[in-house]
Parts: sequence; structure tokens; C-alpha cells
Amino acid sequence: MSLAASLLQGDVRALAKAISLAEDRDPEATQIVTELQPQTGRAHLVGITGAPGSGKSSLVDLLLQVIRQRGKTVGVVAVDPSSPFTGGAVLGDRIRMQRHTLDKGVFIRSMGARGHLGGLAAATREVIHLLDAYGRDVIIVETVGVGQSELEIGTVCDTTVLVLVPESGDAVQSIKAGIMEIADIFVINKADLGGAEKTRRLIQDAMALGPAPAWAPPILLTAAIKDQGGVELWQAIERHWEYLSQGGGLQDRRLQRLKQEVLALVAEQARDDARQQLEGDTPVARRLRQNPNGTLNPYALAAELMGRAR
Ligand SMILES: Nc1nc2c(ncn2[C@@H]2O[C@H](COP(=O)(O)OP(=O)(O)OP(=O)(O)O)[C@@H](O)[C@H]2O)c(=O)[nH]1
Ligand SMILES: [Mg+2]
Repeated sequence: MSLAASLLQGDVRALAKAISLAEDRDPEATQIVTELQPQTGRAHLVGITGAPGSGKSSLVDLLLQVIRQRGKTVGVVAVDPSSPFTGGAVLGDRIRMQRHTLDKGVFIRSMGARGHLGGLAAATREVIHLLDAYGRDVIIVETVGVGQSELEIGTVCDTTVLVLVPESGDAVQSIKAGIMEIADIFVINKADLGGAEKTRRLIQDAMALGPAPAWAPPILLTAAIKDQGGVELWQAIERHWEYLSQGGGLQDRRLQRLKQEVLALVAEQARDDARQQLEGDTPVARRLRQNPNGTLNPYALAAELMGRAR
């Protein structure tokens, strides 16, 4: 039986194997994803993003409990561009989500940037498709944000949760600068540390400046470490899903996502082609070797590699 067929039958080893192929950027993964395409589009994709250490994994752990109590199956992809680790889970995630490791309704995978970021973004998208075809009801994508444009979670997920911590002046600053648009739900985690109400007001004030949106992002207070706020967070996520499904732009979001995915694939392919030309036995590479002082014009070289006259 093909890997794709085994995966569809619920074989978790087939899923893990397909994910490894996607991480390796193996062309076979692309084939599998293509074969499985008709079986995708059912899952609710939930993005959890925020600064390093804001408590994203702890919140995911909390959500897993709530979601499982409601009988839904979950796939978690924790993406960490700064980590070389891949497969299984990076240490922190393994510890924080370990109470779910024996539950067949939970599948957790951590992904690091082995090579280049573009590849990681493409691999993440493929893994999401695989989990979707595998039949997970909910797929949670944890990413450190915001900043890596290619991993912009807003373009990957249906519902994006932005995790802040109390009195992070910087975070509120960047909200003014425009993160606002990507957050469907704000979470102020570590509310046990105090100062969360003040942060809530800062966000509210920042939101009041713009036009009233069709969906007003709720601002929730959580203390993941104390198991507080998980139910409310899940309820908010479900409300947003209902809103999206009932004329709130699910189609549009998914169309944007498709465009982003195509762009990412084009970028990955173009970068690979360019790298081959730079490293191989090509006219460009020969000219570069003859000119070790680096005085050639990078713009002209890039245009040449892309086949454009400048
Ligand atoms: N006081 C307090 N600490 C918390 C809370 N939630 C998480 N932490 C702690 O914050 C630290 C980071 O938590 P993680 O869940 O790993 O945060 P993260 O955002 O996933 O971190 P990265 O994936 O490394 O970016 C850990 O030491 C947690 O115990 C909370 O509600 N209150
Ligand atoms: Mg984490």
C-alpha cells in the first residue's frame, strides 16, 4: 500500500514518515501531498504566535486538554526557526506537552530550520496538509513571531491567536504598527504576574483607534502555568471559527493562503535554481571565481540568474 493510502487509513507511522520526507524537502513528499489534496480542507487551522517564552507551548498544552475533553483530535506543529532540532520535539515542548504523549488523539511534531527558512515555511505547509488529510479536526501551529515574513502565521491559519505577556510595552507598540490585522484573538498570558489588566487596556485603546472591524478580536487573560483560561480561549477560538464559516470570509482567507503557498513554492524553487547556478559549473559561477574580490554587482547577477535583462 502506498504511503498516502496508509496515512489515510490512520497509520501513524505513515504520517510520521511522510512528515520526515516533507522536512527533508524530498520530492516524494510533494507527490504524497498532491495525492492527498482532495482529502484536505476539513481541519480548523489555529495559529498560536508570540514572542519567545511568552507561554505559547504551555497554552497549547492547556488547549489540548480542553479540545480532547470535547472529543476532537488534534495535530500540533511547533515551528522554531532558531532551533536546529527537528522530528519528535524540542526539549521544552516535550516537557510541556508530555502529558499528551500517550493519547492517540494528539500528534505533536516540532520543526526546526535545518537549512534555510524558505524550506521550513514550505515544509510547515506540507505538514499541515498531511495532518489535515490524516483527519485531525484541529491543527495547531505554534510559531515564534512576528517577523519572519515567510512564516507569517496569519497567512497559514484560519484563526490566529497572538500571545502577549503583561506590560510588554514593545508588544503593544508593534500592535500599533500593524500586528493588529493578524490577531483574531489576543491572549495576555502570565496574568498571574500582575499588570495584565493594564496591558488589556493598552490593546483596547490601540484597537479603538482603527475602524470597527466585522470581527472584534477578544482580549483574554490566561495563566497557562496555573491551568487558567484554557476553556475560555478554546471557546473564543470556536466562536471565531463559526464566524468565519458563516460568511465571515473563510473562503477568502483560504484563497489568500493558497496564494501565499504558491509564492513560497516559487521562492523556494527560484532560490534552489539560483544556488545551483552559483555553485555549479555555469557561466555565472565561473565569472564569480575569476573575480574573487567581490566587485561584481549583486543586482545584475540576481537579474541574470532570474533570466531578466537589467
Ligand atoms: N508565571 C507564569 N509563567 C508561565 C506561564 N505560562 C508559561 N510560563 C513559563 O514561561 C516559560 C516559557 O513557557 P513556554 O510555554 O515554553 O513558552 P513559549 O512561548 O512556547 O516559548 P518558546 O517556544 O521558546 O518561544 C516557562 O518557564 C513556563 O513555565 C504563566 O501563565 N505564568
Ligand atoms: Mg514553545
